Amino acid sequence: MPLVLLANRAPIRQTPTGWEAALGGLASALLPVLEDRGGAWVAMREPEDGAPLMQPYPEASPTFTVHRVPLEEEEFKDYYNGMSNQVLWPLAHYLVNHVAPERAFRGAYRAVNRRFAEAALAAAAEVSSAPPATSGASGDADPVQFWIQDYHLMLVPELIRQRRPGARIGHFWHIPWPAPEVFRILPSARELLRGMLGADLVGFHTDGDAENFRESARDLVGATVEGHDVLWEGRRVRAERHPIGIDVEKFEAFGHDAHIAQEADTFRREIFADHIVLGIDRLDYTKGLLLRLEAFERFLESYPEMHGHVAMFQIATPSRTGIPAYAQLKRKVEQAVGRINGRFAEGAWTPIHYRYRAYTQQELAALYRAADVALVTPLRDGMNLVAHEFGAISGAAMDDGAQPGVLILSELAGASDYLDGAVCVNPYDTDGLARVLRAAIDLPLAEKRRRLSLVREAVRGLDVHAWAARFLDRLGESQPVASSQ
Ligand code: GDG
Repeated sequence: MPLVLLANRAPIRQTPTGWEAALGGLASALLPVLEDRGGAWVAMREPEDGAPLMQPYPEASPTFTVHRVPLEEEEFKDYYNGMSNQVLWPLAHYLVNHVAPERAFRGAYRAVNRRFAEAALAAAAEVSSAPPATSGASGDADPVQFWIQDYHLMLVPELIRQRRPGARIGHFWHIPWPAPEVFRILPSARELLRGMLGADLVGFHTDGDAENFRESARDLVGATVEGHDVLWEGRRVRAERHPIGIDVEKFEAFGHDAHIAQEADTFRREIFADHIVLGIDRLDYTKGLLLRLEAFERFLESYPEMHGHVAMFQIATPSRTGIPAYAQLKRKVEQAVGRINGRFAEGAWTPIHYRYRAYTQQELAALYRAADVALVTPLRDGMNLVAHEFGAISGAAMDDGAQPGVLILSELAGASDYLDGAVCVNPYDTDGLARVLRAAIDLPLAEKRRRLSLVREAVRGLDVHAWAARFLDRLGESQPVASSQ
């Protein structure tokens, strides 16, 4: 059955030799599915981007089409930087003081969601010559499945449902879903919820997120909750956890790669410390960078015997640079790094190495491999794949005789529901984090091994290809059954 996938970003990027798969986990998991089943991927096109609006892919023997919804400058600002990233993103992460609504955001979000829905419907009509079913009653099998990704496209399920009532529509939400009392702060909360309830299956990373969604539907629009299902307008909407993971095979191969191992050795020599503590994040206020730096400062204050022996290497990848809160965070992080290094650096030893740039995946792999401790301390996170990547690479390297790394993980990241073996911390507790870091460095080797093996097993169980297959199987099973409403 053909699949029409909708995501804000396109799955392919241009290189000097042609178009190829984008780096992210989503593209690597879903391109093979689309190649196998046929269909379309609908994504936005940013204002300055000259990418084609319709592009058959793969170039040599196309099996599906990438459709792009072109956005004007203003529209991009209001829909993407605005409603998506200055309203929905901070709210879902409980960072209410970062919510910065403006009047134009809501209208732009509606308009862009409508254009995505129209593009998806047009793509669906192209990939299937059979007419769509005209009612949602069971037995009316629509020949196309739709799968919508994330918080940028909340209104799309309902818009598609209105035109193809018998379609199978899935929605996957990649970030936390907040408690109903937080979600209802949004003036458009009800409209957005109704939009999502057009789906048959809504997936989240954790049980807690799925439960918050069901409760929001019950409390805000009066839907009935029955187990994991929400009964809405005569249909059954299943809301359940479908935790995502990484391309395990690829990251474990990085962990076994001899060239990457060599790069890791070179890096360790250059850093000039016995223990390397690693942070890799988009520069985003949800990732807990400032509190992490404060905790490291506390660590240096509390454990002077560690001076000269421990160094932190923090990568902050540029992200959403057009949004004022991100520029402000960048300044604060730079100030904190400057303050801490100015206070503690001695001779050839620098306590914090800070990099503000994007790295290649191979470069990141060498850093994961070289690290003794990974600090993954978001204030909230849907899942957090950095934790998975570290587990896969450090775990594979351990098989080849490398020292096992320790994962310190925020208990407010979805990943902490799954990655047994991680040392869990509250990212707001800077004293606690400093103590945990000290303890992690001194963990006996056998305990490091035991913990890393557990992390790695959990990472293997959440592979991204299995995630996509499970979600789509579940979507295929969904039967829009008349509810008691
Ligand atoms: C959202 C949710 C959820 C980072 N810097 C570079 C780089 N990265 C890669 C990492 C990792 C990815 O970006 C970050 O993934 P996360 O999961 O940590 O976070 P978000 O971007 O916030 O993603 C999150 C995810 O969706 C999936 O559902 O887990 O909770 O917020 O893969 O390696 N990659 C490269 N260069 C960099 O400099 N190549």
